[in-house]
Amino acid sequence: NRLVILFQFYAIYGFGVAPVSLGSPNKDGGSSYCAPQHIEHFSKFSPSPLSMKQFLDFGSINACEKTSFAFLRQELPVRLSNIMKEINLLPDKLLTTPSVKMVQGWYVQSLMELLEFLDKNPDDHKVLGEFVDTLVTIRNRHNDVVPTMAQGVIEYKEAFPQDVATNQNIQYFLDRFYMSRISIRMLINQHTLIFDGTTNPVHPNTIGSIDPHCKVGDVVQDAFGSAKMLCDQYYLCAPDVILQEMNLKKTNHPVTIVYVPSHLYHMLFELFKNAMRATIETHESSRNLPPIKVMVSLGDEDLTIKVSDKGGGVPFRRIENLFSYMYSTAPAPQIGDQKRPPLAGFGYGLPISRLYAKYFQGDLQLYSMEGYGTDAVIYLKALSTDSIERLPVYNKTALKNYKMSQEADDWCVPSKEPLDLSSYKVTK
Ligand code: W6P
Repeated sequence: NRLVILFQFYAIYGFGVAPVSLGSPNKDGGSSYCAPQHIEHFSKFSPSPLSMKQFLDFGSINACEKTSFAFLRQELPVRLSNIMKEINLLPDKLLTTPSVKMVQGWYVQSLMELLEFLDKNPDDHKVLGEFVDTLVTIRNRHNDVVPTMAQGVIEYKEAFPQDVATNQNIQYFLDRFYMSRISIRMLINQHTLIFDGTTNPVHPNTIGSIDPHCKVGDVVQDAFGSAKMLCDQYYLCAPDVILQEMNLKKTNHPVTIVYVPSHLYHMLFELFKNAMRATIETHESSRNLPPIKVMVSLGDEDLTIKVSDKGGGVPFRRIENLFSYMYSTAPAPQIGDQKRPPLAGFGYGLPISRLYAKYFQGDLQLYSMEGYGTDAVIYLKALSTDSIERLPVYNKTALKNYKMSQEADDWCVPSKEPLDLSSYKVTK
């Protein structure tokens, strides 16, 4: 599969056939005046989703830094350009905020730095070293994308009253934008971790950020421990956890999966914070807190993790809001602010956790019973052959989705006023 991809772009770039507008006489390369043409060019390619197996292959014995380099110098510009086309489709009022302009500038800068490598020789060790350095620079440049975009949404919200259309628009865009970002950082992390010439001293058996034998129960305990520390700090108590595992094929063996432990940790930590806060706030007066129950089940197709709390639940109508970027965007609490919310309920924890789950074809869903409690369920693919990146692609359908939301809904608006039937009376 990878060979096909490689062939595709060697045919374009490998033999001295300059890609459009690359032969810019400007030697600094940072000149971004011709960026739109590059974006236009690279956005015409679809991103190439990698499977867990392909990620592992890049990092195993026959791993070749050259191959990875050659893949990434094409694939990263493609992924960047695809999402940059969508940034350009944002409503003007959001696109012109200083925050969004700044993020856009970072994307242009990073794209231009990557394009410098298209005419370089993959056999030159100096080039490979410079490429790793560039990737690290790019990763650092984009560290604050999430809070910066959130700032843009705040500025937009202040200027324009919330409406359903923009909420849907922003939701659609940010889901795709952050998914693209997760995928780009995954590619960068794998290359920089695998080819920096060292092994991870803490986790010697990981391949980049992937653990081929990730023990789910261990990650559950880690994430619970961290959430419990935070919880103890602010509430002076925390509920316990009860962890149960089910392994369909290998009874009594710990459940493992080929996965990125940091992604799994991120999701579980978020769910635990929410579950703990709900538990404590609905049992404030009570002496004993109901424990949070975690069930891990490995089947043929799915690995499912259910986190159950008895925290009183959430009305069904409000579940969607928990995943809404616009409704969960509040001005960031200032450092040292005494009223800083202790646990959860801040930031983009839940929507981004759901993206992590979806990134490798899983999902994250909430099933709540108001008055009782909430089950949060993470679905992951049990098989590494099913764990394939889920990537946004810029095309006509995406374009249509940005243009559509202004139109009227095709479902009636329910009215609280009962219909006055007297006007329908017919005289006999
Ligand atoms: C709640 C709300 C929530 C969100 C996510 C996970 C667990 C819970 N529990 O009450």
